[in-house]
Amino acid sequence: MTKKTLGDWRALAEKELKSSPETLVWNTPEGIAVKPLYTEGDIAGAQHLGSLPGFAPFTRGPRATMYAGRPWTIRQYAGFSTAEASNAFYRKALGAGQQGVSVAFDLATHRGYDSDHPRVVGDVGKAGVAIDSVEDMKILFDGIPLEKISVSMTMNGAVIPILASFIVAGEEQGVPRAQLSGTIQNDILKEFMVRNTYIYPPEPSMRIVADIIEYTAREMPKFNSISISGYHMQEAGATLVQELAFTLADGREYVRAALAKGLNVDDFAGRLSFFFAIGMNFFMEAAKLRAARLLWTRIMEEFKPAKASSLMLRTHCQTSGVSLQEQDPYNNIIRTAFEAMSAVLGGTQSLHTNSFDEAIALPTEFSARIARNTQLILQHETGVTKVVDPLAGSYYVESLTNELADKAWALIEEVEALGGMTKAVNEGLPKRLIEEAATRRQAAVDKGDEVIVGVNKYRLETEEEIETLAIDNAAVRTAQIKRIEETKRRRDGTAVRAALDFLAQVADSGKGNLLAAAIDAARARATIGEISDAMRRAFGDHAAEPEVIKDVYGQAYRDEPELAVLKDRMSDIGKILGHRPKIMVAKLGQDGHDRGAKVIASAFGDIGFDVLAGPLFQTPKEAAELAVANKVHVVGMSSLAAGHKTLAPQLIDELKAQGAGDVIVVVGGVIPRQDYKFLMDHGIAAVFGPGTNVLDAANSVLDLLEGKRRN
Ligand code: SCD
Repeated sequence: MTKKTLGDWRALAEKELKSSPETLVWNTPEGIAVKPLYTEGDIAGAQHLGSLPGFAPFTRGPRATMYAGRPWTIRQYAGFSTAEASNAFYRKALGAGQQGVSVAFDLATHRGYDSDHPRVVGDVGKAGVAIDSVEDMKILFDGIPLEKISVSMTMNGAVIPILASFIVAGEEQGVPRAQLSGTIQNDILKEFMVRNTYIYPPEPSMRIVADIIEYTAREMPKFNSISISGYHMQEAGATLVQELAFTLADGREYVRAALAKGLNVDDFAGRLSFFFAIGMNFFMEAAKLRAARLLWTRIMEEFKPAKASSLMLRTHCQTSGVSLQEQDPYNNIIRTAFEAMSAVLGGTQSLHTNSFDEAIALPTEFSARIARNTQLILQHETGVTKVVDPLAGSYYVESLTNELADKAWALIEEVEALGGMTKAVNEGLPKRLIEEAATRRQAAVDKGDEVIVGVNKYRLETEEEIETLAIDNAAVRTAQIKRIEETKRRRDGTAVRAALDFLAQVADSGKGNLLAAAIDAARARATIGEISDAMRRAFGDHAAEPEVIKDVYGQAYRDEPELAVLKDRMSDIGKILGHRPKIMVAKLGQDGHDRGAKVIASAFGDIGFDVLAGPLFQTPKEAAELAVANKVHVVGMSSLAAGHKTLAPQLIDELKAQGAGDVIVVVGGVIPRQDYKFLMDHGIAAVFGPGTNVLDAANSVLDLLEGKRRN
């Protein structure tokens, strides 16, 4: 048989297609043109080929034997209401095959507020566990041997008091800090970009990161000092190239901050860890992890470490939260399983698989079991653990690895040219690029260019309701306040004050280690809020200016008649109102997830609304005041952290109290269907759940404005 050439293939393909194979090229959001066929020629020049696992640049994995030697850690991220409830959940999960703990804190804790603080009434115990002091921390890990089980804590804002309280809880469990293993997220740069659980301004925040790296390098050899995270960037809409580039650039910035403290690179680099999202682009996600390891080695070589482990990227992965859908939710099990497989083929060290109901609520025991079992089945039944890096040598995957690495490197260089990531973040470059990508993607989904099964195609006529977990926020808050009072009654007030004053002095003087000082305060039973406030005295609070990008959604719909019709309608209503319909997009409570709010603000602006983007973290009273001062017609409240049942009725009451009861209030975000009636009964005019088409939402808001005029 004669060997066929690419030319032969092309001729055959054209015959099959009756057009050129170029028509099959898939242009991904990363700017990668994925072809229908890859051959040897596509990887001919690739520099990264030919390496072995366990050796730099680790493209094929950080360990020589990878999962054949030891499978990845099944580490499910969870935290519920109280320390007692979360502890019971962890113990049960560990008994059922989970291998490491990963703590989700509530948003009050994230932002350094105790549960009795007036700003967090709607946030306590929601979306994670409320921790106010060492007393809660001890309950959280009761019966979990901290010398054996590694613990990851997703904490960035209040990272000092939380890590300090964890260390003291270990101590009081009889486990010295040198024996504690686990990871603290401690990645503040991406908070300023996307996740928003910061407390202090960027500069002192970077000192906090460096102090933690310094302290753990000295005192906690088994503890990973940071989890440099791209996950939240992808969740906020970043492309895989953006996720890769900004995460690695963040990592480089942290290394520089640690070196500036006088540390030796080999003393801390081996304990830097990473965290990536794994979305639905199956092969590209696996290639992303391979490219990440390759590029991290390249970055670390600049710092001339002596140890090979200093060049090694080790990572946790989580399946994508944004890929989960409210509609036909059992599809999410399938999505998560594919994403998990992709993370594993990419060589992750640790993995969280999302529960299928997480698009609408916290997982139930049932959905958490399915999520965990997805990983157990991968580990025990599929055979994927038996061979290291099985995708190596695939023309397509190697070519993707190469292309992702090249594109990400170009973006990393762009950040370097700006003076590094802190400067780039201050200038808003990453945030802007990510928000543009998010808005572009929303338009692609709304237009149906990107198919989501059960949402914009194959949608069910009637959705079956699924059981979701509801947290009684008021009960959690009452219980937490009681324990805070008890803790404060029992402690030595003078010792607490002295420890907090010393911490404030360490913060103010720039000398000494913040974590070391906070451990003494935590041991004396200073609360998370008090320790955070002691540092607030020196550092102040960070307040971000909300900025809204323009002309991305509108551009995507440029040639669509739907948008033109909507714009006409908008202008008709504007004439009647005497002003363009004015909407304020509000974020209430400590919920900093603002992708949805930003996309809506941007798209509504392009459609023709006069949009006011409210700042993050407002109380209902503050939001009502802003709405009244700006004479808005509509307030669109975006809620992604389950505070809606407390905060939305309060907003309505505040508007009424300020004489603006006629302002239409709509709510969008992660709202379980069971809550719609409650919200409507409390004066909310419409609820837009996940999967809402933005143009449909705009039309509904215009219907409401018209309806109000008629009444
Ligand atoms: C591993 N080991 C091996 C081996 N593989 N030994 C021999 N042969 C092999 N093949 C060893 C390792 O060296 C290590 O020991 C030990 O086994 C554990 O392996 P590991 O690979 O280090 O795994 P793990 O301990 O699980 O650590 C994984 C990371 C860590 C390094 C990635 O940082 C981690 O667990 N991160 C999790 C972060 C997390 O959960 N984040 C949640 C974020 P030594 O240690 O002695 O070397 C959630 C979040 O933000 C959600 C969104 C939101 O809230 O907004």
